[in-house]
Amino acid sequence: LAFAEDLAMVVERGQLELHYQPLLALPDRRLAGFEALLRWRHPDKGMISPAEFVPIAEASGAIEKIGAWVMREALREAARWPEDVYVSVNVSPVQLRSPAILSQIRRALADFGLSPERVEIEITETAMVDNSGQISAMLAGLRALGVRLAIDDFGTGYSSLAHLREFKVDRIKIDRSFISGVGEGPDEDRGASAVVRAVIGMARDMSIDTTAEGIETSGQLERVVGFGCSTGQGYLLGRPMTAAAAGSLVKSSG
Ligand code: G
Ligand code: G
Ligand code: NA
Ligand code: MN
Repeated sequence: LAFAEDLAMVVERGQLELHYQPLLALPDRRLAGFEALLRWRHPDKGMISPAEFVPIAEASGAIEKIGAWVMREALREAARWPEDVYVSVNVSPVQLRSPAILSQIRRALADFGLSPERVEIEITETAMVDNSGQISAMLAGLRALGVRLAIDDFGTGYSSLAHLREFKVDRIKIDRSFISGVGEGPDEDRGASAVVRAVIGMARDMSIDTTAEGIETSGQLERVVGFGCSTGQGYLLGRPMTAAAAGSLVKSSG
């Protein structure tokens, strides 16, 4: 936990930045949106991934301030893009325990003149597991704001299909561990294609959009398109990039 003290001050010190990874509508590959991905530019240690510091920030409580910064920054950036381009923001389960997130979003939408349907909130499956009713109240609050909800890393968490019936979600993001098997030989696939096809089919029947995460090969792209996946994400389609690069991309895709 050597980072914990530094983490308390990252916002004030201006050490955080967001990178943006393209989300492309399939099959035509039109630019549909970007996922905001947090980075910590540490003065000594260089760029640090959220996979390393978010768990520490969740434990120390620093995630509340960091999460508020992420939300405002992502919505500010999205307001510069065309109306048909959305932003997807990752939210920690810790943030979902406090109603502060609702006022942060409401305020940013108003300040930047952004319409709520251009904002998607990514929540992991595991975060939806809660017996207190607190999470379902929070998800209802988010829906009432008019933002969209996505289940992130679908298929890897502590999941239950019951959540899909209990909470209305707009999108399922199929975890890249499944996509990496798709379009490979049978030894690599080991059921991945069957899972991906089944999830996409089920989602379609429930009028839920799907994103295939982590598409790295044209074979994977072809297969998920064939399964009817509505959105693609991955290094083949676009790497996470700076806000400036994302701004150039929206102009060239116009
Ligand atoms: O490329 P990448 O290292 O950015 O992301 C690693 C993990 O960090 C992923 O699970 C991603 O969902 C998560 N993540 C990225 N940005 C954010 C953020 O702004 N907030 C939270 N809570 N998690 C994030
Ligand atoms: O948990 P979440 O799905 O939000 O994680 C997003 C993470 O996945 C980020 O760290 C992002 O950089 C990474 N990522 C995005 N596309 C690809 C890809 O095609 N391959 C791999 N290995 N990682 C990817
Ligand atoms: Na995510
Ligand atoms: Mn994911």
